[in-house]
Amino acid sequence: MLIKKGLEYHPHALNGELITKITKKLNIIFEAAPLFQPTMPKTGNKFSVKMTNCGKYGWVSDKKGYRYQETHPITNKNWPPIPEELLNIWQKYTKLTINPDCCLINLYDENAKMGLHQDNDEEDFSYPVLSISIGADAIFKIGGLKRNDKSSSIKLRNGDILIMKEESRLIYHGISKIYPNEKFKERINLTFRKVTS
Ligand code: MD3
Ligand code: FE
Repeated sequence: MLIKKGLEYHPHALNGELITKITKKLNIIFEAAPLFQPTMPKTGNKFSVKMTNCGKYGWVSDKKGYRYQETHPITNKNWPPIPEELLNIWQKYTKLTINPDCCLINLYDENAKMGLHQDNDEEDFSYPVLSISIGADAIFKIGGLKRNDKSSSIKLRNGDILIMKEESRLIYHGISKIYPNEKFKERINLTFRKVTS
């Protein structure tokens, strides 16, 4: 369904079997590219979200700024490749033949949040961004193209997919609350991007 122009929501797009498969692949990625707690530029405050990446490029943040780079900031090794199951999901939902070159993996515990921001570190905004939610429910805040535009919210659940493109590619967005439950104490979000043109 279309939430607004360019913002497609596919609730419960992934079945339990595929989610289990993906979770196993993620655990292998976490061994090769350990989760790290990024630092905000200038202030040096820690993000509440832990992150890692797979793909050619990974998104990192430290006191020097935000950027994409080919290596893990702690191990200095290249990021592991994006698992085939995940590339298949990108192809199915974006209908693109070109693959993403970055998958940012965000881990939220019960207290983690992500403030309202735009994703604009990529070279070409004509490529969509695809997001997969796994685990605990979260409130996703959807703003407009200007920081002070009115915002709305939806709940993102295990197995949901969002696609941001066209008029929604540069909207402000964030995660304002996590709702852990009996089954899931944490939430993982995967965002797929084409970083270089
Ligand atoms: C709208 N992640 O990693 S996913 C991010 O749940 C990020 O971890 C959130 O925002 C999370 O940058 C939200 C939904 C999402 C992802 C990318 C977008 C929405 C977006 C890019 C452009 C517009
Ligand atoms: Fe974002």
